[in-house]
Amino acid sequence: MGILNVTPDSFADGGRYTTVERAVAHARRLIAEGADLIDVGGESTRPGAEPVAAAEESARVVPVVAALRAETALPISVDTTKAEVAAVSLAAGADMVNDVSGGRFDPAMLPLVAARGAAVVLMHMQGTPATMQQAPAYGDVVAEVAAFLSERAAAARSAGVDSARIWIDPGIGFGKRLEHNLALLVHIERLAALGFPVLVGASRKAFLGELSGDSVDGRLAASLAAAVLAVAHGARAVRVHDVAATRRALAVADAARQADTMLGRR
Ligand code: PMM
Repeated sequence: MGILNVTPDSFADGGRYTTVERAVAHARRLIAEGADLIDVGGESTRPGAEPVAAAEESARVVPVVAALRAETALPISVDTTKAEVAAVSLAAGADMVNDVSGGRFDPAMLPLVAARGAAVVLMHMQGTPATMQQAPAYGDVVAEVAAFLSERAAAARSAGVDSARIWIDPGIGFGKRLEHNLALLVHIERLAALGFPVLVGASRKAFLGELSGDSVDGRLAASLAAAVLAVAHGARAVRVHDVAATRRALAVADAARQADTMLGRR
């Protein structure tokens, strides 16, 4: 999943793709580098970010979704917690809603996804973007995230979402300290056991800087390590800024998994 943030303030790429032309040009690059899916976001969810009104968020994402739809058959997802934004994005040609609140912030979200027959990513977050990094605390982080995702998937199904169209995501960096992020990365199998494909977004995030000492723009090597760990532990997709490098790294992780399967070890 290639990241296309059309925000002025996202932590890694805020302000870079704020015109439709620049956003589409970047999406073309992500596609040329081998992205299977493009995630368009119009509201930053970085810690402490201020909420954006639905009209403003729609004005950012809809022209980009429409322009992309006109030139690619690849699936397009829209990264939003607002049903109003999701509705106009799906009408403009998006296929999937990536909701970092797991459908909790807007009660109209899951019924909308169901009515449109769209796919959905349900992500775990402790707290809200405004508060989530203040004092994240868990007993058993993997068990708590798994229980949350299981409950949100059940909510999506009871709203009428096709279970074959549900993805789950541990929400790396969303109300988590370094050790929580690391525990989740190496226990993705326990989330995959819920029966839904797992998406993981670790690209360029702060915990990688804590480990490597790198600034946001220098976190490629650490991001590749995180993507490989995630896939080696059962993630089916990774949400990344650097598609070409990630594909090359994942070629190794995928080949290793397949070799294991061929040898009958999994
Ligand atoms: N991370 C961000 C935004 N959206 N969506 C999903 N499903 N998973 C994530 O980990 C995730 C997300 C924050 O990163 P960005 O500012 O680079 O978009």
